[in-house]
Amino acid sequence: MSAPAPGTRRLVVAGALLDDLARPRLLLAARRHRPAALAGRWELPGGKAEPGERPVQALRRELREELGVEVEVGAELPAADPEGWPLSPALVMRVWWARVSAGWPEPLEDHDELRWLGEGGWEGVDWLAGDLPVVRGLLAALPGP
Ligand code: 9L3
Ligand code: MG
Repeated sequence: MSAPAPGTRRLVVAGALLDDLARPRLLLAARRHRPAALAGRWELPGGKAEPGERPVQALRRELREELGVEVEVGAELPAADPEGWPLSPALVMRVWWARVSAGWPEPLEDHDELRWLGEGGWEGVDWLAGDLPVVRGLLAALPGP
């Protein structure tokens, strides 16, 4: 399969929500209950940016809609591909470190469970295939002890 032409994939934005941006210990994972093909798998919360919507604005909107929280957005986790992390031939994802600044996350839309993963446990849920390399990238980017 040839690589998609630049800019043709739909942008998905997601948040790596932490308990603390400076000293991260807990990462929020969200379990999807829909669509059926993704049900039971875990992801970093987020969703599709609307055409013309700025990516960080899309991230704030998605996390407000899906979890009912406002967030402080930190740095982006760089991907090998400058367009982002590949999810499928049609979708590419950009991911930002973030922290809840108001509210307490609740599964309001496509999720049926949220879980704060502790130190050493970030890989311990059944991540969607596209999210697993992202989580490994998050772990690799963590400051040392
Ligand atoms: N997706 C994968 N990993 C993620 C997110 C937020 C989304 N961390 C995939 C699932 C869907 C598509 O991207 O196929 C669009 O996501 P949504 O708008 O249904 O959340
Ligand atoms: Mg979503």
